[in-house]
Amino acid sequence: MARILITSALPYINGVKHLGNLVGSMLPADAYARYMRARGHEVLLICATDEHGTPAELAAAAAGKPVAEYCAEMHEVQKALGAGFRLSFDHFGRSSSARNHELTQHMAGRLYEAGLIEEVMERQVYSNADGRFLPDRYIEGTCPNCGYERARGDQCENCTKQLEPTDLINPRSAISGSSDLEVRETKHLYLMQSKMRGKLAEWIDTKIDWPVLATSIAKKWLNDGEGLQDRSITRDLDWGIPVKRGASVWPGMEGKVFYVWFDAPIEYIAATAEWADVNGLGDAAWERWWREDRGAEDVRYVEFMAKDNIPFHTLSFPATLMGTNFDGAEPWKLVDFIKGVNWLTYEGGKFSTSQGRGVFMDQALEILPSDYWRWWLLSNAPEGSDSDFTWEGFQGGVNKDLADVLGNFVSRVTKFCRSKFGEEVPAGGAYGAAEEAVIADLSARLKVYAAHWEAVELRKAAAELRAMWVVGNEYLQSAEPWAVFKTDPERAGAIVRFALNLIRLYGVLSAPFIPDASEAMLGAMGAEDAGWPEDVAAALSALPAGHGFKVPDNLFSKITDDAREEMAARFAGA
Ligand code: B3M
Ligand code: ZN
Repeated sequence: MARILITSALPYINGVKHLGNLVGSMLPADAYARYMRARGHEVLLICATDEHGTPAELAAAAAGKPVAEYCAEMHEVQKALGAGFRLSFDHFGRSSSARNHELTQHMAGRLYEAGLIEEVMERQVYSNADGRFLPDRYIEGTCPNCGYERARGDQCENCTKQLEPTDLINPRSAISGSSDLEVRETKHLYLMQSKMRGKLAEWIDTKIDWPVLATSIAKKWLNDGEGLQDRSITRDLDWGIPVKRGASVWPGMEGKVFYVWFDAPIEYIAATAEWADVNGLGDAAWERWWREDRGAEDVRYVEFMAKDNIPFHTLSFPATLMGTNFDGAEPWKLVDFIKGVNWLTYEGGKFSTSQGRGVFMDQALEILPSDYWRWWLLSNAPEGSDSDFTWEGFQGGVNKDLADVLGNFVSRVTKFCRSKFGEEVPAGGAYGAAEEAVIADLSARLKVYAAHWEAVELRKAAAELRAMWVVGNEYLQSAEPWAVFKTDPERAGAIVRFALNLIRLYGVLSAPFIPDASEAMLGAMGAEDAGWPEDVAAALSALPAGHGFKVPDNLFSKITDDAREEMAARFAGA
């Protein structure tokens, strides 16, 4: 049994997330955790809301609420939606937690001791109208690179160029719109990442099993000028983690907070401590996941995120942890495998909150149960390249894979059995050549399925699972128990017993993707044993003759063309 630590990139607190955010990190992390738990490994799945930085402050201002109140409310909203999608986090924390304050300040203090923090006087844009500095997204203006008029102070979303607020042409405050701005000097702390380039490059070179997306981005940032510069880790904002050196004041940094990307990854660790706290466990319970000197040396740490987050997770966060361990006294667990995914587009374009374009998590659950979304998103996950959500494709996936293949199989087998043998597994004859052939086929496919999960290849795993559902359908089609029954009820009984056991097996194998349907299948089959099938032949005799079962409600309903057109119109956006 292995110990597997899994983190999903933390969703920003501002607003309900869309399907792209969901499949970008949280959903694949959940499916992977479910699979690893089903294989009997000790798993800890951690996520949290990312509550600092300009997204939080601007969204709270737009909502007319104090930012602390806004974050508390939105955390509960996102937590409930995660539960609605069956995201089985062991803890869904908050980056504004006391644990994260304490740990972030502690690590900053250690980095200072390591000589990796430098105090730098910066020229920042100050707004007289707002009476504050305008870092990052607080300032907008025309991009010097492409002329886009709504470029932000940290990045132009049109040409993606990284910017400094002072680069913008015709800058204006994103809060008040005022252009009564001036440049002022202000002191900030820089993490001297450049000093760790060698160590980071050495560490990245050991990651030979990472997807090419992760290593290529990491190497690009390491090698060209853009990447491993010394970066500011503090901001002139009110909301965030106060800049301190451990528990002590950081002279000259009063009233400043740490940069959101400095504290957010540390929340992965802090949320694990929050998990220990809410479960009444001591510090050893979370340190055994994160401290190589306190039991984490045998942990495999897997991170899930969208590709734009890869640089922070391959460079900045490891640099923070390596720097904190400058003297070997604090060997923090570094990531072993990064699963970075591409983008999900919506009908060929972008999801947009402001234009109401695309489906958001709350709306999705209003329309259809989470399994429908989970299945389509994971079986079309944007792993090797971007994926496009279309209603046509969604309807096709749901109607074919879920309703026609899996749902129909379960319904035909259980209803036929009830009509001829009652609601119990029929005795009938022994399994014959047809059953042996299916057992051989599924045994081979199960190995392939496991290999795809080990490689964190979700689309391929989904395709293999679907193929196993098809094997059952094709078996039933050719065995024809309804025809055989007329002349050889014994044989028909054997076929139905085999098919009922297939339903139980599908319930076990499908759980990482469609947990609700899986539960319904296992429940209907009255399956005491939902353990992973080490031996397919044994698994297909798990339900003995006489074992009672129930005909389940229809597992999946098809999406009609009218419904599809109505939904496509509803979410088309302005
Ligand atoms: N909050 C997600 C994003 O960039 C960002 C991830 C933090 S993971 C530590 O949308
Ligand atoms: Zn631009």
